[in-house]
Amino acid sequence: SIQVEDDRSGLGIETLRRAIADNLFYLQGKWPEIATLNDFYMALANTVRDRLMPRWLNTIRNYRRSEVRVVAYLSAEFLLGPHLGIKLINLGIEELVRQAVADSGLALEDLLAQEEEPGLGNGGLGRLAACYMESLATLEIPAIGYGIRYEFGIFDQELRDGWQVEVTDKWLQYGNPWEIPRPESAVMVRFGGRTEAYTDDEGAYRVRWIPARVVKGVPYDTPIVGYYVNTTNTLRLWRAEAAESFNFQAFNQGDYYGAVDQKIYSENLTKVLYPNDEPLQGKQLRLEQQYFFVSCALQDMIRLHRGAGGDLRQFHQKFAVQLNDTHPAVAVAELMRLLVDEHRLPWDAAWEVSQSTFGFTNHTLLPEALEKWPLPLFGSLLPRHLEIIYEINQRFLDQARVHFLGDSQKLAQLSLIDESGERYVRMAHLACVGSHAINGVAELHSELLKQTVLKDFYQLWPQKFQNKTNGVTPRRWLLLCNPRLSQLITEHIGTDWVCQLEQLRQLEAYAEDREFQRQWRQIKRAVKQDLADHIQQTLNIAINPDSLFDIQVKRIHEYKRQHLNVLHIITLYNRIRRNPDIDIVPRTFIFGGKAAPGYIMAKLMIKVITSVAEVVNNDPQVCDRIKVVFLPDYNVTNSQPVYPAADLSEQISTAGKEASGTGNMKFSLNGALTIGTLDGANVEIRQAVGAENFFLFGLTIEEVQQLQESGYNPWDYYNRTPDLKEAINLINSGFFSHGNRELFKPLVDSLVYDDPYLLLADYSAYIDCQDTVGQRFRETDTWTRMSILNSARMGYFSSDRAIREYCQDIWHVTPISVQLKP
Ligand code: 26Y
Repeated sequence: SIQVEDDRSGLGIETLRRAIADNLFYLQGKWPEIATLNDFYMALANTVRDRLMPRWLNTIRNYRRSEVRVVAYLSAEFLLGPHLGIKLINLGIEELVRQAVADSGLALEDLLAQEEEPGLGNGGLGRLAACYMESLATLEIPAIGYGIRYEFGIFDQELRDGWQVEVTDKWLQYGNPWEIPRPESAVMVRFGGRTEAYTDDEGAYRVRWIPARVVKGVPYDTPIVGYYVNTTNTLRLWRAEAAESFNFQAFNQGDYYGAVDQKIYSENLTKVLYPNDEPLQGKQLRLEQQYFFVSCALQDMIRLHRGAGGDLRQFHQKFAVQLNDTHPAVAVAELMRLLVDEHRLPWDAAWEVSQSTFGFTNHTLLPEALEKWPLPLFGSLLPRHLEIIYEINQRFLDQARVHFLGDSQKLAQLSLIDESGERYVRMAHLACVGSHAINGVAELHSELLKQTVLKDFYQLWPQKFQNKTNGVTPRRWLLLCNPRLSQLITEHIGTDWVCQLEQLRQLEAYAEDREFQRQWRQIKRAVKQDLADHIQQTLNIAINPDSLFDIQVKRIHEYKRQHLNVLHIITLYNRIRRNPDIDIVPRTFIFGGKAAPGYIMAKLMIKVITSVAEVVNNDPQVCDRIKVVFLPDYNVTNSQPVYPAADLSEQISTAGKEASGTGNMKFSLNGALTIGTLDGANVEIRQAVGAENFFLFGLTIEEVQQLQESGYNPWDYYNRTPDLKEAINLINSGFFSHGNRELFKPLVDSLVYDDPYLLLADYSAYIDCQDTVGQRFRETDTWTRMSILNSARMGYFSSDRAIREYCQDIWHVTPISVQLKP
């Protein structure tokens, strides 16, 4: 019989091939003969997008149903990574498409490589938001992500002479097939100006805000499809535009350029993502970004709610809004403004609604990373919100005064306004007061929150505090990035693990199985070979695929201690120089990560890594036993081949500094062993995989605190640890810097005289632990067994588990399956 398939929905190989050709012709305007690879990528992307459309539209229909509660995830960052690969997997059409593409004379891998990833985030926090969006869809939870459509995402990193150079990320330059602009749903956002009291027609006292300028927010929607489900949620990112694309008043006065200025000024708002680890002091544009997307999001939610016939007093029953760190915390004041000023709810009713609506996730303990805005800046940009914050604060402090019996120091500590010197608005305090739930991102981190930065709030409201240990999506971080290992796993335990990661535990039965171990090793060897080939081709460095791949990939930061890793490399190097015949396990040290453009010390850390690499890689004495590689431009795309190839995962932050970490989970899931401190989620990973399958070293938080209280002196460690002294002296001597003794002086001085992250205190323990790693790596079967057990026991760290917990304990939402209606 003849099967008639629609070119826009059919999944037959021939239909797919025809659809690609059709899109190439009608959307790209190309014949195959003159099409670029990117044209083919676009044609394929549109072919996939077509097939998402029925799922997406039917999911959106559900949002409007009055009885459906929707999660709104507010985040200034969504670090999605490339769409095409994961969408093929989640739709279950990867092999069909591979064949259809092959029938067109192309390789799917080449088309996948064309995609410019949307780098709309810095690192962990943005990537977490992306994993959570994927899990929400897979778990069939109605959800919308709200954020900013930055025209330029996180900068691209190039290395010149071993230094980081930042290059603008032009991710939109060839167009973005995954988004649909919705200009009909634009909203207006106001800034500046002043407020004015008035009496309304019912004689009630009210305030109106007379803004100085208005910006239009236009939503761009991206579909996020779940794994083998119809649910396809929306990521709605907002772009700023001039409120009037043509300023007639200015034009009539002949001021054409003034009108254009206004347009440029407005569009500046969503131009660029701010890097973390940069001081934001006085960065008015950053606060504008935050308020802009938050206001857009809340207006959008209110419209949706009222459109479905909802009463604003029940807003919290329609939406559970999660604040991803304090970046969207101004939402608390904005919702109050919308409810009280614009929709005339009484204050108390509005406050009830607001508190019931918001949940707040904190991602940091570093005091310098807590957001606060100078009061004059805040007040001039958001005059009405400042008044509202004062009102919230007054009522809050009245309540706290009763609890703390007038302890004025406590009240000053709790206040939403920091008045200890120059006055600031404390965004974390606003988020805490305005939310019904506050959570950290790993057990240890959540405990420390209660004892340190949010201690006073914990005393006031212990019941608000929760832990939600982070997780990562197994679809991207195992199935997609490591197809070989995924297949081996599936051959042994079936496919259920993809959505029930705890099923990986069944692999424990094979941990001692010689044949399984052999296959496991063979796969690790093959993915290491792939990475080695890639490094050879792109960086022209030959690495040995049988060496121990020792990998540290993450943002470059002093607290993450990439330079501790460097001290280990130099220590090994010195051993070889002292005894060229020394029998050591060959290692390949791989680094990757970006430094914030203004973070001088982090940039110097990159330079020290690349400088050590240059010397060690080219020293004939080393005989290729040590290789050091810095992978430039570490991002989601470039990370995907890295996790599967690791033997050893470096998670070596100073105890108490890393809130959770999520890279640690990706490595272990892919069978790497971890060398790590008792920090963030390392603690729980170690518990899960078993202490005997984890290389632990270093001071505990308590020991760090004790040492710092008793007066830590790194200089003593330097003097009494010969290997350490030798390593540091070698850097200092100019050995790695062509004789230049000044180059690394700031780094060395910081370590020897200050060492805020206690590298020298942890050095010996780290080296000893690394020696154990080396010995263990030689016991091939033991190592393989440990590797298998790591993967087998990582089920807990799925973002599906994390999202289920958020749904149960914070959002109170339940899954709804999406029906495909014609
Ligand atoms: C203020 C602004 C420019 C800013 C932007 C981004 C400040 C911070 C950030 C990003 C923070 C971040 O990525 N934090 C990380 O969140 C992860 C997810 O919870 C944690 O695993 C990780 O430990 C934490 O450092």
